[in-house]
Amino acid sequence: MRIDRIELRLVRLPLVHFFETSFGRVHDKAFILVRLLAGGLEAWGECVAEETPYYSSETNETAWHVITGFLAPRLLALDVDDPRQVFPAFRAVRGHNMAKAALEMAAWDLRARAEGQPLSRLLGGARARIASGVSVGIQDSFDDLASKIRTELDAGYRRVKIKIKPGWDIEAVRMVRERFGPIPLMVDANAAYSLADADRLAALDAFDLMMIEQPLDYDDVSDHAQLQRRLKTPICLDESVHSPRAARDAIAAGACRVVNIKPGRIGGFAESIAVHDVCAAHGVPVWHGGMLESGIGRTHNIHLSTLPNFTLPGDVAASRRYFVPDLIDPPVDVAADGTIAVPTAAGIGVAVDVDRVGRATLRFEALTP
Ligand code: SMG
Ligand code: MG
Repeated sequence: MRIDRIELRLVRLPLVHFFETSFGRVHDKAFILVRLLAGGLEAWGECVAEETPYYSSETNETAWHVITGFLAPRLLALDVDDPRQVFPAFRAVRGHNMAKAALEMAAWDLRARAEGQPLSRLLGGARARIASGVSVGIQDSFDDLASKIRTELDAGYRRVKIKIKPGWDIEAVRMVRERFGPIPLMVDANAAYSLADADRLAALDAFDLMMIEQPLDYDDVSDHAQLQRRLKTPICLDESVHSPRAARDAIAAGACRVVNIKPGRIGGFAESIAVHDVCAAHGVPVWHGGMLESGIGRTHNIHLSTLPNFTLPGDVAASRRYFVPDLIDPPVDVAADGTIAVPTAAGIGVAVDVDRVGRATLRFEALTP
């Protein structure tokens, strides 16, 4: 099958609650949506790049530039029956994994719809429900942090991750342990520390955390390996694992005991499955990360989370934590047991609300062969 038309939309949605990491605070999310038209079918993808090059070097503007100028022409020239051929077809373009993933994941949705089967099955997943956790950002006060965590625990989520940075770390974790006891708890530093902070990070060993996510630099492996030797708490890598090879090298170096998989960071589903498999072969569990996705990217993530080595609750949570209304109907919901049902209809298996997408659209471009 050939693609007849690729549509790009830059959209902006206000967040229900601001989200603060060690990079700063955001109140809304602007992102690119991809719509593919082929053989009378339509398929969707979401680019997880943001406006700023802080989590990753990519931004909405770089993704728009790279998709329109370099990736879309290659995708339009390809027979997309096998979505595994999309990432290799982009090989001449270095980096820009988020831009690549947005197209590649839409091609998987297209294939699944063409076969009339749910995306999870095409990806090789089997679960009917996935375990859901939450990522709670830095707040204005410990009381605000505690009240957010109370809300999430009451909603049933299976683990809580809090964002940390120098000045909002040991005391914040101590407060959470004192108020909530032995809940499944982890922290994410988004690369805010260096090896000079090893003592401070080692002090977190006292709190029985499930893991510490990406404490050191975004492109670092060797310092994480040195740090892991000092810590009892497992290190989970996020930013540093941008490819199957990076996963293999990080595991071989002893830089992590857990890996966060985000297909946007890794270049799509095929590469993410390869990372999943490398980790499985080494006994390293993975979980699915989040990038404040709308329901479109969120359902893609739900489908990938059905693969067997996703054995820890991910950052894939209910729509209502992010956008009300979401761009899909019905929104993603979490059950009282902290699980999310995997859609069973063809493709991503949810209906995109085109009116809402239209109202949120800031820029539009269509590309044809
Ligand atoms: O989607 O709930 C979500 C956000 C999860 O913490 C989250 N993402 O480093 O894992 C991470 C961050 C990256 C996003 S920063 C905008
Ligand atoms: Mg992270």
